[in-house]
Amino acid sequence: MTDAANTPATANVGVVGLAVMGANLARNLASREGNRVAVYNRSHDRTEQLLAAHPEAQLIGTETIAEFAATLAKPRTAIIMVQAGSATDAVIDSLCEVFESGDIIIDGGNALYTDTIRREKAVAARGIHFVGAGISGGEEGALNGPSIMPGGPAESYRTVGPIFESIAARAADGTPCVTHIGADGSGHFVKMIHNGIEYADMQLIAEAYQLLRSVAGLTPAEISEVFKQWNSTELESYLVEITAEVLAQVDPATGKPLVDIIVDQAGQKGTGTWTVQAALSLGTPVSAIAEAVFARGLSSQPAQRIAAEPLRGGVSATAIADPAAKQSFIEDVRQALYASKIIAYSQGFDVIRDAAAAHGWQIDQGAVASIWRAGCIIRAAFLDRITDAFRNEPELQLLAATPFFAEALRGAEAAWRRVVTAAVNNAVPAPAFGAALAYYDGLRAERLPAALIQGQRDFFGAHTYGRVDRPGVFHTDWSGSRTETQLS
Ligand code: NBP
Repeated sequence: MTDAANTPATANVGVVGLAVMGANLARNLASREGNRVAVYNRSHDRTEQLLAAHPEAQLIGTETIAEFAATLAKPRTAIIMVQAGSATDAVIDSLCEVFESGDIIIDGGNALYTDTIRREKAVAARGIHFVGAGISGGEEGALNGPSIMPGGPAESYRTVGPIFESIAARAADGTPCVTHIGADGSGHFVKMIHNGIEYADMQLIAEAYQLLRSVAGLTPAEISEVFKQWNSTELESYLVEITAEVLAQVDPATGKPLVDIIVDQAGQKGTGTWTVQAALSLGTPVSAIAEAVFARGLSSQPAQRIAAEPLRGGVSATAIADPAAKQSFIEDVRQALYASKIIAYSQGFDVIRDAAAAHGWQIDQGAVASIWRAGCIIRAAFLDRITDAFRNEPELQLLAATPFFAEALRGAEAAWRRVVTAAVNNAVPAPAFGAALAYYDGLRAERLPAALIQGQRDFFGAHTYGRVDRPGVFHTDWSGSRTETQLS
């Protein structure tokens, strides 16, 4: 073990937590010109394994947190990549013991944004800067270039910005996929919404697959080809690309498509649920994202699905026989997927807008779309269109209603309705397609049945209502004379 007091402070950045994400991020940092990287992990054997496996990275391994701090040049900058929750708190506490005023602690894990707000307050009280930075792209992104969403004080970004820019993914135009999102927990909030959108995107793709399989009667290999073709249309994206790969995979043990061998229970780590919880607290409708989270929940309840045995039978899917009708249905599904995806993204950006207003964050939503263009799981060609929409109208109220997307939705509408109808008629569950279409219709409706709900609320709880023909607050005496009183 090195004596901390004698350790030369030669590293400009350090990484704490050397599981897959931290190890890859440290290697990514080390591979960039000008960076010298110190590393620390609670269990030292992980540090030793990393140093032995990657001598080319010239990482400075440290055995104690004091030695780690002593190895960092001032202002010290440390990126924490440990399990979200209490592990992150434990690491922050230990860093605060050895860091000084002006030093910077970056939490690159998947923290809940409210934890980040709390942590920043506590750390800032000691004069240390705290930056909650969402990092997307999984282990591959951490190694080769993630999309990075840092929050925290703008002042800290002057130091951490160049470090992040050195390791971030680059969009096709060469721009690094990182920007200062805004104050305190805004970076982790935006990362959470990224993941919520990812849930919706994956569910929509899964519903499209199931419709192509059950209604178009295609095999996984044929559907893989369809997704390959779709990847050269408006749907071009990482998720569509990998879907084609997964569907083409054959299980060597059985010779069957691997997708038929994988247990049909989707896992989740919580960021989709957090997105929906945040949206519910803000009152922002994110129905397509919520249905995606619920669909994973339903898939992962084997007892419930076994208990549903008596509900089986009855209507089931009938594959389309006519080749022309089949082709036309495939194109309908493509359009329905595109339209539903626009709605899911629009809902995600709505939550960012509402959270920014609630927390006083100044978030450039166009820049958010722009840093999702590479390095992250939802990278997609159409993010450029989202950036354009926010550039044209920074305060825009509804992404789905901007000229480009409104035209796309109108163009897809007939196909979208045919697909949702086909899903219902063939008993193929397509909750996210259906929720997205219902939301679209809700947005477009000149009048909603919410008027009846207000009437019911006034009936049982004297909750009052407004009138369309004059201002004021009104109540009808439902249990008595049924006359109306104006209350204000
Ligand atoms: P894990 O989330 O599996 O965490 C393992 C790391 O946390 C190890 O270094 C472990 O140290 C450390 N740790 C734990 Br657990 N408890 C600790 C404690 N009390 N004190 C100090 N260290 C502790 O690692 P990961 O999958 O590399 O992810 C790291 C972070 O990045 C997480 O927040 C994750 O949500 C986020 N993230 C992951 C991905 C992904 O694709 N995996 C993508 C994006 C973001 P030990 O070796 O001593 O046990």
